[in-house]
Amino acid sequence: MVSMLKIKSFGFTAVLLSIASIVFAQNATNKIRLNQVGFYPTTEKVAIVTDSIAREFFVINAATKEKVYSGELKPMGMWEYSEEYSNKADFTKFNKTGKYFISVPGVGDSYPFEISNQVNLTVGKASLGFLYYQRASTALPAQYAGKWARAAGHPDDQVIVHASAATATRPEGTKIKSSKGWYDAGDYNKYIVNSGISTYTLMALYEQYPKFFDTLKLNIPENTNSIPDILDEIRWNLDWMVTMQDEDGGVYHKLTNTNFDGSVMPADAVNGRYVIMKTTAATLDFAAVMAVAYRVYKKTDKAFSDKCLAQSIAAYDWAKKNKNVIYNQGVMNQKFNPDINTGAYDDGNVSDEFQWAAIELFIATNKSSYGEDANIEFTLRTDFELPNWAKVNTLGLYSLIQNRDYLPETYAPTVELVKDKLLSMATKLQKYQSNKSAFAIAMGVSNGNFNWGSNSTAANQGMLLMNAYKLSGDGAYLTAAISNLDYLLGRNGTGYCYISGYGTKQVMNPHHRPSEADGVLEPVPGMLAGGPNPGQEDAGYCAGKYTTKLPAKCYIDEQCSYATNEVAINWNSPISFLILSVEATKGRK
Ligand code: 9MR
Repeated sequence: MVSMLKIKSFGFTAVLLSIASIVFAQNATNKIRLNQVGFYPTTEKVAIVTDSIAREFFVINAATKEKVYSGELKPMGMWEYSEEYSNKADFTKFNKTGKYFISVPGVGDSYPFEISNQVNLTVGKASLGFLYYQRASTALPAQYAGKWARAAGHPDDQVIVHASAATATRPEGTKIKSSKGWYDAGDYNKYIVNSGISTYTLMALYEQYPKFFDTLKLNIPENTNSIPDILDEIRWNLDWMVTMQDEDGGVYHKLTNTNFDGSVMPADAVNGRYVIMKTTAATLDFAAVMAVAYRVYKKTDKAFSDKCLAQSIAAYDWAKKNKNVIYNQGVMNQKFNPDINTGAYDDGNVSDEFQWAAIELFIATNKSSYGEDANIEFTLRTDFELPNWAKVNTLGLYSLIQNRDYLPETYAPTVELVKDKLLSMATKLQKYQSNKSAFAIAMGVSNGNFNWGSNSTAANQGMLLMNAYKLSGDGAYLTAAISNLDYLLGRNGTGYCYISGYGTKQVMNPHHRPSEADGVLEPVPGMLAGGPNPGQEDAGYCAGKYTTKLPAKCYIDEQCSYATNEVAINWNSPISFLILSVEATKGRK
């Protein structure tokens, strides 16, 4: 079906080329769930056959239709999140590169997949490419954006200081320049809290795999300069973030319209934009990111790096003086005009943001006052969980591990505790993946995993597991990390490959304004859809469209479904981390 839709916009030659895959897709059954991009010769290869009594499976060469491998299906019980009976087809032993599908007698054929030495390179680059498409304040020429080329939007050079952000020197209505940055998601606003974790995640990816990224080419305008392309892309957002700091060190919570735009292109979204009140969460996330930028950009741009550190310190000092300025949009709207009704990112607990910022500043400066503020040992016993935009201190643990050789020696015992903590968090996921999950994935370790942006939970679990793998060298973590990648690329409750433009059962209608308005049939490629979410917060907009409340199936590929089918920078960044850290580790030329 998806293939049929897609050919409408292809030229004649492309139609002919597509015929094989259309015939194929018509025969393929969605009952077999597997990574539709593919596998490395040397890593685990698993497909899940749902609701079937079949006992054997075959791997078939897609071109010759030859059986190249056969195996037994292993019953795994019912997967509670989709209420499907799972049978595991493990073909890890088959390790020849090529294009294949799985065939199960009485069930049918799977979507095709590849076994190749660089299986995640293209899709991984596309996931970073998404950020290029999210760039504000610039046109995207066809040379880089292909058929999704578009005019510039949101110059953001006349941004209005909202009443909530007014000071004596920047009174209400003052205009400031706050250009560039990435649009947050399907909407065109720019939020510091969410930029915090997203920008960090990508800088951590670079910091952990510098050799891989020093030569990785992205299709972006900066790709002929001497700076790694991933750092050029991240810089686009950092250049915006640095403008969000007020003169007193505090950082505006967001840059936004009063209300979400309709489905229009960036150039047609011309309503006034405001910077909104300074908050402790935004200021601390900013402080953390700038301290990381200081170390990541030191080699390529010393002046910028020094400026980032100065801004980080100023932000942290502001937060120490303003410890609990929490964003509450309703309360703010009672006091100030105009009302603001866009994304809130309203985190009521900033202790984890304090800890994260203190850790990053400690790494940057080795100053004991930051180390004391971070108070790691005390909180290690109780706190720390999988990161998300509102819970960020585990990001600090990643940084501590990565930078452990540059910390004062007195910190060595703390580092040991941090290692234990990180490994024990990852072990919980790994054990669930290998011993409990009926789909043999880490996703689903907790009921709460299927929330708004559930796919980012799967991706962040993968990132945690990759951190544990890098730290310990234990391949079980890598296997568990890849299981979540398999989940996101097709081994899941719906059978969708959740990254736009990839796989056979593709996401075609994500909640993403440019993709809705550009007149191109296919959405912008490389975007991770939010994922199944039984919360159905958008049910009012998607009237009658939800057909199930099953956590892993509650997903609608329609634009109305902003609670399951939106895209966002904080969901794409961890999938980029997961895919490209795996590729940096396993990819072979
Ligand atoms: O990702 C956010 C999710 O955790 C919240 O539950 C939800 C409702 O507040 O908002 C999500 O973030 C959205 C943001 O507010 C505005 N831009 C789109 C984001 C993704 O849906």
